[in-house]
Amino acid sequence: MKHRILQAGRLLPSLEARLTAEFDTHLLASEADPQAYLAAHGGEFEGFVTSAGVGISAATMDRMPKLRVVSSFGVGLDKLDLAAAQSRGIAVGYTPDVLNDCVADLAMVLMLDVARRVSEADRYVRRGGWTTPGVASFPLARKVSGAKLGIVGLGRIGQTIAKRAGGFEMDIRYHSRRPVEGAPWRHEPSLIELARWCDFLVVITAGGAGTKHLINAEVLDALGPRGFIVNVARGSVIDEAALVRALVDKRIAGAGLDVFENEPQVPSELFTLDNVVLLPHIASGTQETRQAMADRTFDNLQGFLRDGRMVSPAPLPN
Ligand code: NAP
Ligand code: 8YV
Repeated sequence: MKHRILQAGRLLPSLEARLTAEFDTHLLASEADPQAYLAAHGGEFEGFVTSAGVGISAATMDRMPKLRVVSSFGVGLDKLDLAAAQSRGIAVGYTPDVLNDCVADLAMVLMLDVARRVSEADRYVRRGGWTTPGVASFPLARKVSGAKLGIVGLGRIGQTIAKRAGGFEMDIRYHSRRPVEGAPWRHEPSLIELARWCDFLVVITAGGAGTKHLINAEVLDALGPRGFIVNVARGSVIDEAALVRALVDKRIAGAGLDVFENEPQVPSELFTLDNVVLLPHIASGTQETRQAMADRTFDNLQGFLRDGRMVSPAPLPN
């Protein structure tokens, strides 16, 4: 008998094909009323496949009394109620490490783009600015190589960003609650001091309640009118209203943003600003990395159901 698995939303076709071949899979998102479906059929499923953006709540777990395993496509744990899973004895798997390269690459892209005005220059060329007589020449940009980089969160991805920035001969310091043992970069216990010191502040902490609005108006003011911010973590880590005000008032130099507080909504005030680069949460979005995430999502689920072992079990909450 195949294990019954509930799939929260659509996933990569290759992952869906593997899930369907191996398990008796049902797509919750295909139901007109997912809550009513859960109330009527939640008790039939042993496994739940979700993603970092969708997660799973305690209320959903309550409707799935036979649930033994959750496998999430993504590394972020902020939408997975790990405490609820732990108290119900439900194992949770996720996809760390396989996306470090691509998320770090995109952090560098955003830093280079916003500082060197790449997207702005592209818009200038497309609208004919370069060939229009009398139009002022394109403004000069900011140098990235050798600049001061502050990294907020020196975890798996933060360290990968630091290694890349080393290739740009950047002076690197970081902030996290605890210094990372053996890390060659200087730990700055004060986030405000890090922001005051650096030219570029890259945010790559975990999301969730513990980091909500960690970057507030005070941090942005410490970064100052020559400082740029890049966020590839979660929108919730930055007080978005404070960020918009700081950008509109030119109290910081610019921002490169892959994530937002209320995705897919992006504050409309940002659309008219040339010193802002806006992306639709694509940091892990390459074919190679998404396939690796898909494989890990499958392997976690299959490993647990086969012999109780996952490749990447999520850390238990404290
Ligand atoms: P990780 O290895 O767990 O690193 C998280 C880092 O955040 C650690 O250095 C941790 O250090 C720091 N941190 C946590 N709470 C903090 C706080 N209150 N103040 C300061 N630092 C804090 O995670 P990762 O694999 O690098 O991933 C990081 C996050 O990136 C994920 O959780 C996810 O939300 C996001 N992400 C986004 C995308 C995207 O598409 N944009 C893709 C992948 C991941 P301490 O515990 O010592 O404070
Ligand atoms: C995913 C992410 O694209 O892994 C994460 O935490 O934010 C991204 O890699 C996304 O969450 C998939 O739902």
